[in-house]
Amino acid sequence: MRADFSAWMTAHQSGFEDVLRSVLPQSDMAPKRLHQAMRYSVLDGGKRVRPLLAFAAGEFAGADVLRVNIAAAAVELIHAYSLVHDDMPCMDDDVLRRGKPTCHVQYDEATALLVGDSLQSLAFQLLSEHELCDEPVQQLGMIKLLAEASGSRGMAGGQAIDLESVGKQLMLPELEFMHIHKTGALIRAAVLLGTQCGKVSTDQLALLDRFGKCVGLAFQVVDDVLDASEDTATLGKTAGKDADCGKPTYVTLLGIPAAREMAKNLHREALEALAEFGAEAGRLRELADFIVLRKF
Ligand code: GRG
Repeated sequence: MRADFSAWMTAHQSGFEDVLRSVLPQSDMAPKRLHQAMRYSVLDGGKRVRPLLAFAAGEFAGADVLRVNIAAAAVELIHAYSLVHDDMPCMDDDVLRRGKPTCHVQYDEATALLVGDSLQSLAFQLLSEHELCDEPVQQLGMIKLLAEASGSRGMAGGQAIDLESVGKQLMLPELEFMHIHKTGALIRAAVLLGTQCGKVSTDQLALLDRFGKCVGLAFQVVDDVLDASEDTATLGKTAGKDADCGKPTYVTLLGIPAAREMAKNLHREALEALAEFGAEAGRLRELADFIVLRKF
């Protein structure tokens, strides 16, 4: 019998925690402080949205879950690294993440820098040391995909634009460009990497790519709305930070009702991309709903 979405999500989140525990260096392994800080930053927190998307895409493509575990871990390590660096004083300078002190507050800035560096390296180590699909050439493509999604033409590039845009009024297309890179690229990569652990046609891959792009942007629009409408305790990170820092967001540009409408439209587009599929895309549809309806 098919588990309901909430049971499916909880089971995957809990199983994935074990995967992360096993791929991260143990805390008693030298250099202990760095390894402890890496585990502190990755474990016991976060919604694991990107890994869940990889699992759902893997189910769609009939992938071996042991392979998807590794692809999902690589994406989550990149995400965790980005949060650690983003929270540092040279970037967003935040003290709270996932309901606990940020890495540089709990440890120190130099350690936080090295945590991010090491998580990023570990992500690519995982993708290169495990067999993720039957064709080595396809696996090289997967490594390239994550490198592009996280580098200067992806997440890091989006972050650069984000930092440059403080105190500026961006137009909607510029804001969209920034967020497609900063947040959307890694979410899209999670969908595609999960898919590529299994087998799909070129046409199916193109539709999943469209789905990934739409949920990636929807995720950020919702994030902007939550930042402006929920409190710090609910979010587990400092609420209202974007507006306080003078950062342009969908809310500052459009207002909350229009930003919500935009998220709804992106949600619809994401579901349209899956329209020709049947039950095999069920978890992807449910995740799209979760991303748009979430409260944290
Ligand atoms: C430092 C290279 C570099 C990039 C940082 C992703 C990012 C770029 C910064 C994070 C800052 C931020 C709050 C972005 C908004 C969207 C986002 C990625 C939110 C956090 O993701 P969630 O909600 O977090 O999935 P959890 O904690 O649930 O994993």
